Amino acid sequence: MKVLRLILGDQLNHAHSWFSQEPHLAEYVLMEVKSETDYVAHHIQKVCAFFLAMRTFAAELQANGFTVHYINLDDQNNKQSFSENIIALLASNQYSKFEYQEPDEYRVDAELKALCQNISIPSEILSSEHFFTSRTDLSQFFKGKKTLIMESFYRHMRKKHNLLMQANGEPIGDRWNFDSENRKAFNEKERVPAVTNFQNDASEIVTLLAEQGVKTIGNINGNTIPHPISRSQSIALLKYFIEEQLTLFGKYEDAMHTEHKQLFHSRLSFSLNVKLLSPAEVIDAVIEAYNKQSGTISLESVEGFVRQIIGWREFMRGVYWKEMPDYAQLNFFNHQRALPKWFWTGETKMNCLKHAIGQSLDLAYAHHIQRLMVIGNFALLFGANPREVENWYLGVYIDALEWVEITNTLGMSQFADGGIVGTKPYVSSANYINKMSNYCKGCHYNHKERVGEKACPFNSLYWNFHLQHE
Ligand code: FAD
Ligand code: DLZ
Ligand code: SF4
Repeated sequence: MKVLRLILGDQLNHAHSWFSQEPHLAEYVLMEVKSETDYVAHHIQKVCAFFLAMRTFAAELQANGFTVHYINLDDQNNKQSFSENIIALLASNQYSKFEYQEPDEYRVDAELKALCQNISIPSEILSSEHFFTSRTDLSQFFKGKKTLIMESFYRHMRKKHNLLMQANGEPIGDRWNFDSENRKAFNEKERVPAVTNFQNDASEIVTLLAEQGVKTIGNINGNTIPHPISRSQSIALLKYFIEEQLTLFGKYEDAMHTEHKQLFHSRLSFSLNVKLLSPAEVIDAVIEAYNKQSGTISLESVEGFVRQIIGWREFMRGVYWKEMPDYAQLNFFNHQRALPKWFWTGETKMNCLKHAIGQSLDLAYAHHIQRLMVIGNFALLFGANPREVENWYLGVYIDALEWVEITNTLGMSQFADGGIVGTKPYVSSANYINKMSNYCKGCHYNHKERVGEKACPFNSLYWNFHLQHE
């Protein structure tokens, strides 16, 4: 009798030890289910990218001799939830054991734990073999401490994994953090590399979603997905980032521009979050390029990039598992307003929001500062209900999975956690947006004015926020 192994849509890890075992030992199952397409209204490109990536991964496993049950969204016997499909598979086949990898989301973790209580064969939960840290490492690291400081966790990670370190235990460049060098406004004379857009045909899935009545948000151009949906595309994107974008990544990390939506950002988050790439291989490739081409790739870029992945990404995951499920309900400022309707259309006279939201709806992508200092900044100053903000972010971005989205949105961006993730609310007036972008140049409003018809709404909202929360 064989083992039945579940692979979730964000567990497409080719390097998992399951796949170095003999194929005949187990059968695998992947499933497209309404419980996942419908828990929030996702961007259409996000659902298409997940399904395309899952289908490609399943086909690759099959080509390598593994037995894979792939349940399509419209399969007659699809019960539309992980648990019910597993129960049905167990009833119609003889399995000796059920195994699954640690889900990254609390919701799915709880569902699968409950499932294992209800089935009559033994079950086991295994590591997804993706992250640098376990779910509880961060809690252990900060045990007894009042506040969770990302920087101290990051330094610990650098030392523990010997990344960008000198033999004497000091950081390369004699500084841990080049954050202050990562805040340059974009120089119009700079050459910006072309964006890598893949042409993944999603027509079949677009039709499937319409037929199945799946509610989505956002746009899809020509039914193609520009995001990487396979291991080979993910590796190509990583290579392109290192060769073309890395050296200016750090300098322009916080810059924003109407014509250059990605600037020097990697767009690797989807590949990382569905585990087509591992954080270790991404960091290793970046550091190797730095070591080989010393002088042409700046340390500030390499350090800044490494910090995002072994610092912020692992930190957010640790906070998630430390604080959930209560975290999802936090609302420190008791903000209750509904988000304006134009969050779903991009139709506003505020040029920065028109571009940042419009780009999110068109591409299912915006870079960090657009998410934090334009869209999130507005939502916080406006007093939007954090749950509503969180649902918007969870739906709209290609890389949005709750474990990394909720801590960024409720914590870093909305300060709804009262300071667990960040030390202060990230708010600014128009001054910051004007400094870091060209948005204000084409705007109906005047970034310098605080009152009057043409006054930028960010200014009055900013001072109002300070008065309200004095
Ligand atoms: P790059 O700028 O090229 O950075 C490289 C990688 O570093 C990213 O791919 C990502 O894996 C990691 N990274 C960078 N910043 C963070 C961060 N703050 N937290 C965790 N990882 C980080 N990231 C997600 O992966 N999923 C989300 O749902 C998500 N929601 C966000 C919501 C808000 C309100 C904010 C402010 C940030 C959010 N982020 C999220 C973090 C960050 O904005 C994205 O990871 C990044 O924009 C993805 O684009 P990129 O791959 O081009 O990133
Ligand atoms: C995001 C997503 C979507 C839209 N659909 C599916 C799906 O049909 N099947 C699946 O296995 N995974 C999907 N996912 C990703 C899951 O939501 C994610 O794997 C879990 O929440 C665990 O983090
Ligand atoms: Fe945004 Fe204000 Fe600048 Fe217009 S003037 S782009 S609303 S910050």
